[in-house]
Amino acid sequence: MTKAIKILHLSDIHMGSSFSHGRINPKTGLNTRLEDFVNSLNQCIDRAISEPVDIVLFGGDAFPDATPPPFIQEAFASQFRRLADAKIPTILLVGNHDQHSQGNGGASLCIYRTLAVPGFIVGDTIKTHRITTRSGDIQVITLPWLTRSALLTRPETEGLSLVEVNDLLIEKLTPVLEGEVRQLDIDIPTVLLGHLMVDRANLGAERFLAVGKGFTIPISLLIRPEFDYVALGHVHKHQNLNPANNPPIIYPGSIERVDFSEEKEEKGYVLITVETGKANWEFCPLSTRPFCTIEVDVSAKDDPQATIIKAIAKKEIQDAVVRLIYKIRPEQLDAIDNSILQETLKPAHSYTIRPEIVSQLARPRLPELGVGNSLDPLEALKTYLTSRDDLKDMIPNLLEAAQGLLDSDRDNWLDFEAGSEKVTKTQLALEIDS
Ligand SMILES: [Mn+2]
Repeated sequence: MTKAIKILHLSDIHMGSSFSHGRINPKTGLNTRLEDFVNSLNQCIDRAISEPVDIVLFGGDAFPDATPPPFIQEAFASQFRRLADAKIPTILLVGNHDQHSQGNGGASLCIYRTLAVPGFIVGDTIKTHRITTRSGDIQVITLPWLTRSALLTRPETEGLSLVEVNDLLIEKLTPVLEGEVRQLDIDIPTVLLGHLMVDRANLGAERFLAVGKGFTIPISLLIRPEFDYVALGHVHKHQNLNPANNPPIIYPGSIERVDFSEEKEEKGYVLITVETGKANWEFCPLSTRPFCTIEVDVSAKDDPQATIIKAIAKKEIQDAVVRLIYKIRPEQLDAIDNSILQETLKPAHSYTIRPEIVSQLARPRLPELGVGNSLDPLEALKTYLTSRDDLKDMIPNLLEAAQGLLDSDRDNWLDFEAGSEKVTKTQLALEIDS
């Protein structure tokens, strides 16, 4: 007779991100945002040890990329080391940010396997791990971030659209996953630990980052009676994708705000007790650094400076990462005393001030290209070219050349899988287009 097994599930640590929102701590020489991220992770590990939980599942994306500098690796390792000392088994799943762009496994996390840290497993392949914990055995299927090259060869994807590539990947993944499910021991609890985008995920503010970044998994692959809990990573906003809880399919979200798109999201981790056929889970909020956006339009105000100061006073800026954005007409700029704004923002942890100049000339000359209209890049170019009399004769040649560029860019796009945080506008447009 096994007892219920207690799990701590956290994800998307991204240690080493958000440095632009911090400052150097003169006492330590470290960026204060690294200290914030360590502090959040520390709260998770404290809880794992004080409970104590039987196992910790990390859902992937340890760092912003696969090659973090040693002092950031060390900050991460010294927290997870406490789990090894406390003899709590831990699985480190490999996310897209942990992989080299050419997909050589979990580059930044494989060191834990190489060092044979007791109780640590690096999840960089699709595999079922049977783990003996203090409260009995549990099986965890690891499903790391899949790149196209993990399941498909180049000839298979030649000439396919991104949607078709996605479909083909799912077609290949389904039997692989099925193979794992069929050999499960039905008498012990089962967790699927995956770093992936589910087609039902609510992306909130970060949806633009996600477009085209790898492929999406239909939720039907995850809602299965064989799984007692599905532990996910990748999306930074906490959510349960299966409110029926059969099984719970949970993104815990990131543990600290990576950027302003996460300003309004509560950050935390998830505690689960799992038995065969049953899981209870609870989201546990972390105390994190607040972010605060102050947006104010002073273009129609007589006293722009006072209006801005008033807008700042309305917000809780103490120790927060603050950005002040104000809309202003050029002739009002002399009425702004930046040193007073800076003085007012001093209680913030850090701040940026961004005036946005409202000008008559800023209106788009071509209404088709204005806000609210979406054109694919080629249509946009056509619209622009037809407005230029001097270029009339060259239009066919220019369009052909642009199409060539788009096609070659699209090819590059397919190789862009485990890559960087930001998606450029061209890539994004292409993506929507295809
Ligand atoms: Mn990710």
